[in-house]
Amino acid sequence: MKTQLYPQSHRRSASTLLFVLWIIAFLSAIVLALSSKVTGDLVSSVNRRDLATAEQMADRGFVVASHKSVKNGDPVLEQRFPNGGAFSALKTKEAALINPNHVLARQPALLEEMIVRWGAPRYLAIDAIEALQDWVDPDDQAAAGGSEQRLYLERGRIGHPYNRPFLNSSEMLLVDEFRVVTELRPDWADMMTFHSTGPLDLAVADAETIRQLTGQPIGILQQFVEYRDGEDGINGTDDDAQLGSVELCLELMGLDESLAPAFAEILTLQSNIEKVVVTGSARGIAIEKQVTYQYRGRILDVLATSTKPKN
Ligand SMILES: [Ca+2]
Ligand SMILES: [Ca+2]
Repeated sequence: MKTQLYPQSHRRSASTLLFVLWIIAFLSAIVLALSSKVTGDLVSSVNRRDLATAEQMADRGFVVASHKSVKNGDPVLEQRFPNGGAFSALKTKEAALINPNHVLARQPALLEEMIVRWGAPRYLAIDAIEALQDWVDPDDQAAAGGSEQRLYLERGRIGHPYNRPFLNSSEMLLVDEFRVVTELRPDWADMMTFHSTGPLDLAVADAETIRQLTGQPIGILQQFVEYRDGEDGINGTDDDAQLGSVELCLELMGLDESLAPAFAEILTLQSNIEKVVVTGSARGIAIEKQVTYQYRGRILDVLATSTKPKN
């Protein structure tokens, strides 16, 4: 008869004990993992809640600011709420920025000058302009410094160029010869718009943007903007100067009369595509929302929106 070293019942108890200990260890690991996840979720849910409030604030600011009767300087554009949320909105126009499609089509030499002022050698600026023109023109005849389908295919680029105007700054960077600007002027895209109807609106553009397009010294352009915005220093209020004509503005900006015909094509004093730049915030979290829109009769038509974190 075989003698059992441990009776059956003892062996069962030992294995049960091991099983229980394993379960305890397993459950402890789960509890630990869950507790750290819960803490993380709690933090991120607080952040998410504040971010959601900041976004709601930005939306609310846009609704207030986009009303036709509201002007810059109106107290309703700066509001704080009991839930810790706040917004601050500014009204401007899309044509406060440079439309590269328009300048390229009407006065490419001014775009070339801009690239040279950013520090590119003249020959690279000429190539960049010719390649941009090839990208948008409908034909397949490459300019001396440009590129059309055959040259793109040699670089393994199928379907390029698009032979139509650029829809955004990323598309402009598909033009190899233009990419020289990214190192020279990393913020180049911030000066550009693809949603305006064309000319830069001198009634709303800031001195720096006007300088980019005209090459005039910043000092005289700042004087022009100060005169334009009136005593309160805010653009778009009742005390703004009546500028009358683009020709008068050219004179105020110190531009030679002989340049008037060229600039008349790319500058305006009237544009009808509106923009609201609004910061929405909640308990230390802030976002900036830009909304481009147009009124068609009483209908507000949103053309573009962008949102980014605001420091
Ligand atoms: Ca082409
Ligand atoms: Ca003013």
